[in-house]
Amino acid sequence: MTSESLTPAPEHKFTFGLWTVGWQGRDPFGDATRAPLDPVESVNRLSELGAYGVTFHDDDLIPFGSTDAERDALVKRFRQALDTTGMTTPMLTTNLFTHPVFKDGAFTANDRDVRRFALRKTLRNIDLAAELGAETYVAWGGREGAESGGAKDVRLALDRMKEAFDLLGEYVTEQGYNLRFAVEPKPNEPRGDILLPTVGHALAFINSLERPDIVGVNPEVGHEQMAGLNFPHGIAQALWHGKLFHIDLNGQTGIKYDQDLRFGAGDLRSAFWLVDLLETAGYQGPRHFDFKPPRTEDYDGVWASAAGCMRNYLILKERAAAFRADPEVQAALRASRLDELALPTLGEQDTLGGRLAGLLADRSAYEDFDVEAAAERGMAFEALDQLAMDHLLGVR
Ligand code: 3MF
Ligand code: MG
Ligand code: MG
Repeated sequence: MTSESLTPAPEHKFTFGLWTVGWQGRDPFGDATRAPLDPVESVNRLSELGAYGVTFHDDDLIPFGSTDAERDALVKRFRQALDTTGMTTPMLTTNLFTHPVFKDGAFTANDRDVRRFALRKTLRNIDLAAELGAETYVAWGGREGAESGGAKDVRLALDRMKEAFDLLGEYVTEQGYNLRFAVEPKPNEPRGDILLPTVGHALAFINSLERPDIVGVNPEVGHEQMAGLNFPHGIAQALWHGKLFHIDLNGQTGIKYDQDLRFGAGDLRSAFWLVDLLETAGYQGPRHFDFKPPRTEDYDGVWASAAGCMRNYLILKERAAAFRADPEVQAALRASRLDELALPTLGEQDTLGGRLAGLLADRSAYEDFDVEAAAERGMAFEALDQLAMDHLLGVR
C-alpha cells in the first residue's frame, strides 16, 4: 500500500456536509464544546485535505431568518472560496427540522400552513442549488413522523409527501434545472418513528410519484444499521433499481442512537463490503461523508476525523481491490459457485416449445434430481470469508 494511494485527491470525489465538521457538539444532554466554524474555513481546510467538494443545508450557510441582503453577501463570499479552491457543491438540501416550526414535520406536518412554508423554503434553496451547479437535492424528512399512534394518519401523510415531491419535480422540470432528488431514509431520531424509515420503504414510495425517474435515494450507513439492516445489501438493491443517486458514509455500532462516527469506525466488515460494492458496481457519484466528529475533540481533532474518513475509504478500496485480484479468492469464489449464481436459472433447452415446457420436461430438474447429494454439498463460504478477513486485516 503506497502513501500516494492513500492520499485523498479531488478525483476520489470525497465530499463533506458543512454541518459535519461544523457540528459544535451540542447533544440532548450537553452544550456545545466547540466554537462556531466559518463555512469558508471549512471549504479551505477540506480542500487542503484533498476533498472534492462540500454540501449544505440552506441554514448551514445562511442562518434562518437572514435578510435578502445578508443572504446575497454570504453566498457571494462562499462562492469566492469555492472559486479560489476549486471545490464543488454537488449536493444541497433543506433544513426542515431545526426550527421549532417544524416540530411536527414539514411536508407532512398536520398544519397546512407549515407544509406550505416548508415547500417555499425548499423551492428557494433549490434555486440556489441550481445556481451553484449541484446535481443532487437531498431530502431527509427528519421530523416527518410521530411519537404516538393517533397523532399521524400515515396514509394521509404519505399523500402529502407525494404531493410535495410531485410539486418539487414539476418545479425543477419547468425551470429546466439539471437536478435530481434523493430521499434519505432513517427509522427514528429525532421523531419516535420517521416516515420512509428504510431504503426499501423509500424505493417503494418513489414508484408512486409522478416523476419517479428524477427521484432516487441517499442511504446513510448508520441509518440502515439503526434498523438492524445490512447496509451493503440495501445499497446493492438501490443500485439494482438504478436509484443510488447519492450516499451518506459514516460509522455505526449496532442498533442504538445515530452515532455518525467517522467512516470506517463502527462496523468495519460492513464498510469493507460497502467499498467493495461501490468500487466494483460502477457508482459514479460523490463519496459523501455525513459524520459528527465526537464532541470530545477540538478543531485539530475535527480535521483528523475528517481526514480519517477519507483515509479509511482509500484503505478499504485498496484492501477490496487486493481481495478481488487474489487468485486464491477467485478460486474460492468459484468453489462457492458465485459464477453459477450469474447464470440464468432457465437455459436454452428450456425455451424450446415454450418457456416452461423444457423445464417441465427436464427429468434431471426434478424426477431424477439427487436432492440428498445436492443437500450435502458444502458452500465453502467460511474459507471465502476468511480470505476476505485476511485481506481486510492486511495479512495477505
Ligand atoms: C440526520 C442526517 C441528516 C441528513 C441531512 C441531509 C443532518 O441523521 O443524516 O443530517 O443527512 O439532512 O439532507
Ligand atoms: Mg445521520
Ligand atoms: Mg445523512
